[in-house]
Amino acid sequence: MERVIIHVDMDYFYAAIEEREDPSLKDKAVVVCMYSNRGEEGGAVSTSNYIARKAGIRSAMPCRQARSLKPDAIFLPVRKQFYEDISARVMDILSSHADSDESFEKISIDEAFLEISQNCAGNFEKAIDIGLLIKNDVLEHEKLTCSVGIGPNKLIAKMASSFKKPDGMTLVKPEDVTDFLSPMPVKKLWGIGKVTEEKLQQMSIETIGQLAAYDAQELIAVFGKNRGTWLKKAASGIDETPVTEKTATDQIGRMASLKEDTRDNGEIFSLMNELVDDVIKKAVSRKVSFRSVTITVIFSNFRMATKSRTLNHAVSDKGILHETAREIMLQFLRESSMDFRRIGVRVGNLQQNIGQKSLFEYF
Ligand code: DCP
Ligand code: MG
Ligand code: MG
Repeated sequence: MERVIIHVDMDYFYAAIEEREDPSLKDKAVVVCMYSNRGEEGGAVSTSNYIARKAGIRSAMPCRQARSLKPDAIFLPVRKQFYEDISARVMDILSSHADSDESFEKISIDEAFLEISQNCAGNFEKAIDIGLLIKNDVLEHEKLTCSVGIGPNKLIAKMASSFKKPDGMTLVKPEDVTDFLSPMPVKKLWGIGKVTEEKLQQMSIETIGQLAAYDAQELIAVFGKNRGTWLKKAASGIDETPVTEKTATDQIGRMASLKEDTRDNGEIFSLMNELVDDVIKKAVSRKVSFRSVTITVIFSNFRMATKSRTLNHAVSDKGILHETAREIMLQFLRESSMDFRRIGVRVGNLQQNIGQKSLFEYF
């Protein structure tokens, strides 16, 4: 069966979240800044929305420079933990579209690879439907847009997702790979940095097509065996690396929508119990214990709230997770009056289990 890989990258992620949280920002230039200990003057731009980018503002630029380019932009400080929580929920949505848990690979706070070869039966037309489904799901549940790339491997999928941004979707079928890559400047090849770009320039190699046509032995002579071989293969659109679940992630989470917006305890707790069971199953199969429990609630107006508890010691016990999740959920119900739309259960501070059995299995 043909391999089909999707890469998803969220659009202007931190700034899009800030826009979503404060709709009055929508038609303004928004710049999210990482301030240093020297205060507002010393910081660098984390990201900005597309209005700010029109003025020339870019990630990693000093905030001071951004301010001089666009004095009327709205400057906001980074809220990393908040973005991490939303990222975790986006990743839950994305992973639900992959062939299996193992066919999902988060590569940064706002992007991931999904293998969907089985889900689309190796059919690229069906892959488009899955891509649209993913975009709809993310938009409906998180009110955020993303860009999707679909290709026969990770390299092509990754480059396809940035081909049309924001809110884009680009499909590159195996037979279109050469046409897709050839005219691009070499710096667009995923994995090529400034140093390689400059070396290639000295060799008069400007496009990916020229790189693909270059003699492999000569590339090896300049870049060494590994790098030289990789350059030749990548420029030809070849990438065999598998989509691999990163088990190092420090969280296991599940989210789901209620059948309808509700405050009915029965509905809420029965869905929560399903989520708890899924999370425990995953923790057991990964042989990990957890020390923190987080419950997320998205209300009918799409506002979201999270509450966490830290346990005295790490456990992988279903009863404790049920009880802790229930306590937190009851607190949510006491403190709010709005209907619940969507809920999530997540465990964190994971520790690998040592020994074959957890203490609880003995008693
Ligand atoms: N980020 C950062 N510093 C950088 C680059 C990125 O803090 N130098 C953060 C802010 C971004 C997030 O990571 O919102 C994701 O990075 P992306 O490169 O995907 O950029 P965006 O999602 O902001 O924009 P795009 O629409 O181009 O993907
Ligand atoms: Mg992004
Ligand atoms: Mg990204």
